[in-house]
Amino acid sequence: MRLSRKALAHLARGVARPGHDPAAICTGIVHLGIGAFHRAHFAAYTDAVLGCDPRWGILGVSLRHADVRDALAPQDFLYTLSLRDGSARAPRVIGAHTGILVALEDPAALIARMAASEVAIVSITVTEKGYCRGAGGELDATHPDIASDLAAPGRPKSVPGLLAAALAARRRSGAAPFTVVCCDNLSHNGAMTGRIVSQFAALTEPDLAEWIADEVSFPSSMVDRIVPATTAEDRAEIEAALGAEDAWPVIAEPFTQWVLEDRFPLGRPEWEAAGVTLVADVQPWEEMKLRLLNGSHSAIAYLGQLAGWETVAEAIAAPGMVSLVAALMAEVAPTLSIPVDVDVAGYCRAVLARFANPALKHRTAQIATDGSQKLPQRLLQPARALLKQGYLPGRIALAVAAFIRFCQGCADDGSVLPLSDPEAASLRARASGPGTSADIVRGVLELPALGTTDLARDEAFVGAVATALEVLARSGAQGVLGDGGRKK
Ligand code: CS2
Repeated sequence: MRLSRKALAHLARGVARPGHDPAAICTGIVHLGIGAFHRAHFAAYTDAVLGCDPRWGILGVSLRHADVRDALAPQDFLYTLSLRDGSARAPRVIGAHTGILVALEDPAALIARMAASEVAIVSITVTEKGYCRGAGGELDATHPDIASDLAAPGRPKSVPGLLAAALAARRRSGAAPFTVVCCDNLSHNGAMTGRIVSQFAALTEPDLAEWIADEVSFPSSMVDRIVPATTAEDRAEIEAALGAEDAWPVIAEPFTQWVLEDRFPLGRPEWEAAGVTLVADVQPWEEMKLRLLNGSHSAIAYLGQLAGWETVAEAIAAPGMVSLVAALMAEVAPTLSIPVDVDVAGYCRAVLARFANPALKHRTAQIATDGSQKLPQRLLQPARALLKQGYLPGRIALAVAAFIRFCQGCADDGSVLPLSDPEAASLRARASGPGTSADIVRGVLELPALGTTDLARDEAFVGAVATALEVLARSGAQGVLGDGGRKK
């Protein structure tokens, strides 16, 4: 038996099913980026409140690949969410999607759906690199997808191009603009999205750019749930628990958090009933999460890749890793304006406990991808803030050194480390020299995508990263950790 609406009544006892009829929901939301994170987070919150208001079903969109659509279409877009922490937990079937489109196959059809008046929200999870940002985080007009969208305006394939085209269609038809919610791990993610869409529009239709800046709401949000990529083993386990085959279930940790600015002129689902925190300003939340959780994640991923630790749980169990990550979080904490009512020490302890979840199998290789897009908001902006306060951030320097060594392409045991990053070629060349360690560090920090030429000129910081790089080369990641990251 394959999971489907018809099969819902026949699933194993204890499997949680949608609290609404998945056949009876409308499309109030279009979501760009139908990956595992969206399906375990945004879709789960929305699924929980569709019983109260069926208007808010989600039309999922894959930008390029048909794989998720092809896996889920035969099962009426239903899939299983399985939460893992080592205890027995019943899987839950999510039925929040009304369909899935592949943008590249028929961009005009997608734009027409986004322009339909029943759609009040367009949300996005396309990872950091999906926004086609260049130096300084502004739109990169030379990005191949942007260049292609400018050359063929009827067939946009980039996120800024699709949003601008759909907003232009709404403006032409006199429909009010939808609200755009960015759900990616970027600083000021709403304002950033608004800026790149306006910048794209300014290249084609300056009036539209003005209208977007004046009329469209781009609330920022902080999203948090650890969602490893689904494996064949996961699929088999879920089939056994469900009593039905699910071609693409998602696995996640039990913890989930979503803090969202409440600026939705055309309305929104009653997400607060599902546990979403609605705030006027998300920035303190966003910074806390990006710098404490994601910054630590990146440090663990690069050290873990060098040492040969495949998962975060394995890396965090290595001697010295917990004290290093705790020290990194303590170093970064003074750069944060902590949200009211948050106990930062408790938050850090909870993050460490989440990393230790042995049931999750979150691969360090997954987190280590796209460092050029992740490091600025996770590690380099807090480094800059600390240097301004007169403090030399030694733990951040070690994490940056681990990143540079990772980019060189060789683990401590000599095995090859693949580099998956839009800046891969340039990163590898800069990380591999020539020159002294300090020259290498300066070369990497001068990579335009990082926006850190100021840090490249900070001799103390460059020196700290260069020393850490030399220690890593001499003692390996494990050797550095042996002494809680303090070895010189
Ligand atoms: C991770 C994030 O892959 C990564 O870069 O740091 O996906 C992380 O798991 C999530 O942001 C947790 O909310």
